Amino acid sequence: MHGTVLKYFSNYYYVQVKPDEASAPILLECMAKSLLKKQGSLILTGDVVLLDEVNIGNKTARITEILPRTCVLNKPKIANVQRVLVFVPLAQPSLDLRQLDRLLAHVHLSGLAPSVIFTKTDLLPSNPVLWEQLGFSGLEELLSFYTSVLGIPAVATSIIEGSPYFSAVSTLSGQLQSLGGNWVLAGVSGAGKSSLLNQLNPQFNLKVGAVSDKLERGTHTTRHTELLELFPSVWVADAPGFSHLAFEAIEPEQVQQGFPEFKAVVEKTQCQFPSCLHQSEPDCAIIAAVEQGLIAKTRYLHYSELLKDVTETFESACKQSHKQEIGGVKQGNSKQGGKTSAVVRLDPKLREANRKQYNQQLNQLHETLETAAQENRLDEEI
Ligand SMILES: Nc1nc2c(ncn2[C@@H]2O[C@H](COP(=O)(O)OP(=O)(O)OP(=O)(O)O)[C@@H](O)[C@H]2O)c(=O)[nH]1
Ligand SMILES: [Mg+2]
Ligand SMILES: [Zn+2]
Repeated sequence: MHGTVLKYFSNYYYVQVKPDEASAPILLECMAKSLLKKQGSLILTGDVVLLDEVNIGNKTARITEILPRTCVLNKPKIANVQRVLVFVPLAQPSLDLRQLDRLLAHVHLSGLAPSVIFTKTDLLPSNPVLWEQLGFSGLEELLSFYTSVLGIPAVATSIIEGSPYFSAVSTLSGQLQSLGGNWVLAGVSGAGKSSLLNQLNPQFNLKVGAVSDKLERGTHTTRHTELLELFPSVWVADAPGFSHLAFEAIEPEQVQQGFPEFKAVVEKTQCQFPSCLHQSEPDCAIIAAVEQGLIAKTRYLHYSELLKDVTETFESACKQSHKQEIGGVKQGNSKQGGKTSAVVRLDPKLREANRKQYNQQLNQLHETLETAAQENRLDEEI
């Protein structure tokens, strides 16, 4: 028998199964087969799994295998979703378009489709200086930029009845129903993810938490990722929010894939260098497009900041694995200030192997951290 993991809680996986087409779905409390644990296979919410030792009366079973995934999103950690609903608060915590573009890049790099929801329109900032700093005249222009220029569906709403854009909740509900599939909610802690799900279906009764006044930060109320059936054939996963989104397992050249409007430009006009990172290289099509107003300056700025971050992480990880690769190194000579010093250079083949090793190590690290986080959550729940 197979089923879908809806959540992990207190050391058990909750797996929904349908014993046959006609029967109603049943939720089973499952442990994982010890071999799966030994192999280090991490079972995720959204995974389709094979089961044995199924006891429908006791509602228990054992997970023996994880079926191939269509995709995995790292933050929040979930498998087999098609769409990500990115939450961006307009206030409390304050509107942060850099964080939004980072998150959109993360979703695009994971090969998923994002939609954006700007929350808390009742607290909409009206200060024109603030909007000017953000590069938009107001919310309408912001919405139209993400929807029309970037082609990412975007809505703004509030859970406070009678406030501007309140009716957009039903527009969103219509969109979710017409697109269908599995969705995961992503965004900073305190953005209003759980609150909006409760608004869409009050029976969910999800826990919500206040945003701290002083720090203007959420309090990490949602602790685990859980798939819920919102409408027939529409599943949504409420997930823990985060404070900062780090990009670890990617290389600097990949960052631009997180900004789809760049691709449209280089498809028409190529940069002089195929490996151009669009910073200060000559004859760069992206820099020219920014100057001509074809690419928004804020998006280019957010790309450059993310590129810097990724490059720093990548270089320090490469240095780290470089040191460990003492066997198989080539000794070269270079002249510095009249002195000859020995430089250690890696064989290019080894460098390539190093990158792969580096990515593998990072993936392993992610899994170890996630297991540790799950255990911590467990401790907190107890
Ligand atoms: N004024 C206002 N407050 C809202 C709105 N939506 C949510 N909130 C408040 O924002 C706070 C955080 O909401 P949550 O739904 O817990 O946020 P979350 O994104 O699920 O946060 P985490 O679970 O920590 O990731 C709560 O105090 C909510 O009542 C809104 O539209 N307007
Ligand atoms: Mg929450
Ligand atoms: Zn370029």
